Amino acid sequence: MNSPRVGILMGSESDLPAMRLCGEVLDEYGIGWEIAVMSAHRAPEVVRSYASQAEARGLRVLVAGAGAAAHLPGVLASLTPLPVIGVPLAGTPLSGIDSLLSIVQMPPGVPVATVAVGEMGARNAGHLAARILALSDPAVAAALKARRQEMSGRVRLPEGFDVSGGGSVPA
Ligand code: RP5
Repeated sequence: MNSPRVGILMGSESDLPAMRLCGEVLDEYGIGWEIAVMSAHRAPEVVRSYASQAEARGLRVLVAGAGAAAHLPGVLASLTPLPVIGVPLAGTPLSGIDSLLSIVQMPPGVPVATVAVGEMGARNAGHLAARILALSDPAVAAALKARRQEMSGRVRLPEGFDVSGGGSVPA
């Protein structure tokens, strides 16, 4: 059984179309995940309970998406020692700038690793979680390496261009 190592949380069902993409990325690495909706302002007791049990339940990274005032990632980070990745989501008249600033501007001591707004950020949260897990999981590290090689294989250079003439693609 691939037990969940990443918890994907979001403040509302309306965040699901973006946040499910994080799960799709984790699937590519063979990383187990779970997903839940819990709002920091509508259900703070649930958030406290989930965060305080997360590490003991085997989770290693939390990914939290939220829009508007977007408290969820910061509140989770205050309640667990696990790394928290925050995904700012658009949906208000401020188009995600509100949630981006809210999530990224955590004061020192309680960090939230903040990714791009919306679907792009939700995907990158999955890739970042994989990089964190790869530090202690050789299978994820191998999947990550294969993916990086596949990405560098997509480069298209002009005919006759010698890439060894300056710089190289990191191993
Ligand atoms: C935030 O408010 C949620 O993360 C969501 O992005 C936004 C709007 O929530 P709903 O009104 O769609 O439930 O808490």
